[in-house]
Amino acid sequence: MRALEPLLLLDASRASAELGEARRRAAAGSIDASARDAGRAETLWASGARASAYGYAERALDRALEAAAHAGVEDEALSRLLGERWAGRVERARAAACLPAPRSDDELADHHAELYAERLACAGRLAGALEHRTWAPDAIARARWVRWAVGLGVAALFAAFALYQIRFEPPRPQAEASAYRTVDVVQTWPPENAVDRDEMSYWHLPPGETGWLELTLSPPRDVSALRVMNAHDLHADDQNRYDRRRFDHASRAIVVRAYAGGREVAATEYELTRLRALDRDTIPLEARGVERIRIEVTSFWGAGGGLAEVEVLP
Ligand SMILES: [Ca+2]
Repeated sequence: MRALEPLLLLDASRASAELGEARRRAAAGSIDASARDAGRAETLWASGARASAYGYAERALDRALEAAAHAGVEDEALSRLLGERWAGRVERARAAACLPAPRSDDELADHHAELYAERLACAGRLAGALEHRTWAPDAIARARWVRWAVGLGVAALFAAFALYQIRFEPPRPQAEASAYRTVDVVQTWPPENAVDRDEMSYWHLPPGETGWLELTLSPPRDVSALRVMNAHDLHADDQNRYDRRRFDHASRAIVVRAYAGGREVAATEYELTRLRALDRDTIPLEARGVERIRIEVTSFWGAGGGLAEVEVLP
């Protein structure tokens, strides 16, 4: 139930009912005064009148504590309102009132600057935590409606997005390959890496070999093109030579064939470049009812062939 408090505003309703109109207005007035003093403090501090700013920061915290008293938040309830850590900070900032204040900017020491910042932080935190307790009942009702409307709007957007993903995002193809590289100590390079939508995972052929990658589309679908990202070693530049060798795979000449009804219905040849950025090539491949697509790697750059991502466009 606590998780729904920002929408239900039950604490604010309860506090408003318990306080009564006069105390609620007094607390709201103290919060406003605290915000005004904090604003003056910041303006004066920025203009260099720091001794005066120090005094306004002290007043801002006093006014926020005054608001807490009006709102019925006594000392022991501060930790319930702010949490132990912030309640402790407020308590220490208040206790520091016994330190002599600087009478001029020349007397301003480092500990004054720290206390100035801490008082403003505590005043802002306390005023912010108290604010909803000073709302009038009709303001709480309005805020509740607005929050529910925004919450439901966001939920509807998420639901629409999830529905789109489920209904309209085509299922990922199944990927197979003539072979793939498995000799690496910590990493394998299987064909499914070419359809996992991760630009930094790759299908690699074994070093020095040509071969093919095949995608099975289930159910069969109409295809207009492939978007292909070559295997690459972009992230190896600042690594050691061993890593450079590990990632030195990229396909060069490829032949793409589409099959429908058990026979070849489209084919095209293409030469992929060696990537210097995360670019993708769009390879036209018009065919209907395609059930599988084979990409034959007939030559390669570096140590062997490979592909980072293949996307089948409708
Ligand atoms: Ca990938």
